[in-house]
Amino acid sequence: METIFTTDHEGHADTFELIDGQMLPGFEMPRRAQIVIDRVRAVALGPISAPEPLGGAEAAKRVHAPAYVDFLATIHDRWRAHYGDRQALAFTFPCRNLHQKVPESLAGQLGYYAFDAGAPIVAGTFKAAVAAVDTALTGTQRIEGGATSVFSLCRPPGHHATADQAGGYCYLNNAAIAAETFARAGRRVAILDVDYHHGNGTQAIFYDRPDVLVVSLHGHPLDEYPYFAGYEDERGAGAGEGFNLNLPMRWGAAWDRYAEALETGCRRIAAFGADVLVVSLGLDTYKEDPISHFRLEHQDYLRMGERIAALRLPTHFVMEGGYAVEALGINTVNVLTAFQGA
Ligand code: Q9C
Ligand code: ZN
Repeated sequence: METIFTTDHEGHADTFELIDGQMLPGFEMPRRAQIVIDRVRAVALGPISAPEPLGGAEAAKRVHAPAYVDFLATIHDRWRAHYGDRQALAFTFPCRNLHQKVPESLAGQLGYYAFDAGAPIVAGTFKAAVAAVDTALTGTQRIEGGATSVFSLCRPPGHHATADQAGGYCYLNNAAIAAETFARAGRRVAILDVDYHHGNGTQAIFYDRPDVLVVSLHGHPLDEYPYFAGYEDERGAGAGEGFNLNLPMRWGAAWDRYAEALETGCRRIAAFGADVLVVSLGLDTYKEDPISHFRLEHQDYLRMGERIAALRLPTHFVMEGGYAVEALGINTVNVLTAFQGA
């Protein structure tokens, strides 16, 4: 399996995030991607290629509001002119049920274009986010060119980003952009999101559409971030009703329970008749993940890769979360090697 990767993510670094009321160094750090690419090399998963320059900033507008992408492109320069070279972070959000204008102020725009204070923006954030989109688009091209699988090692992750809001370490929704690109090429696309957190951005982007199936396995919103989405009764809207499947699990889920949900999700994908699969590959389901509460172990990721392979679909793996950094390479590449060997 080919891996698409660039070091352009490295400028998205030295972030701080609010954890339980404290500002702490960000868990979503450059070393995550480094340890994964090191493991890809160590096991000789396959060739490693740089992304093609596919115009990720413009292509992102296939699923994102143009004004939101333009905001991301310019916000840190504007922020820096006032506050110096430190991170910009949303901290005030629109009130429910009040008319919303796009503010002119930095703080106002940061809040307008975010749904939480979990997506810090530093000088290198936009470059990294666009490189991640180019990575996912290059992966998509490989599948369109006949590859049966590809791994897009995107960083930062994307699945929390909605059409016009950053959040949860995410800015541009790499997997959604890949899926939309497949859909525009006439493919019948399913997205399987195995990140520990509900993929609220991906859900929202495709919620009213019957042509892209979204299946997400995640920590139950009663327990877990993003708290306001991910319930089982969110099944899609209008023409999209029945084309969103949430499979939430309460804290403590181990492989036995997880495997049942994965089976349910995979059967739905087969019934949908997908001809291409995008996997939002988050590894924060691991038992030692520092911000998560599932109990998967190294070898469980082999079973995950085998079950996904049994769908017999061209499969585009797109990197999402996973914060037990020293284990992240093993867990990620276990999914991929088991998929490849199946
Ligand atoms: N106490 C991804 O995995 N903060 N994003 C959780 C835990 C947000 C995760 C706080 C976690 C976002 C792509
Ligand atoms: Zn996650």
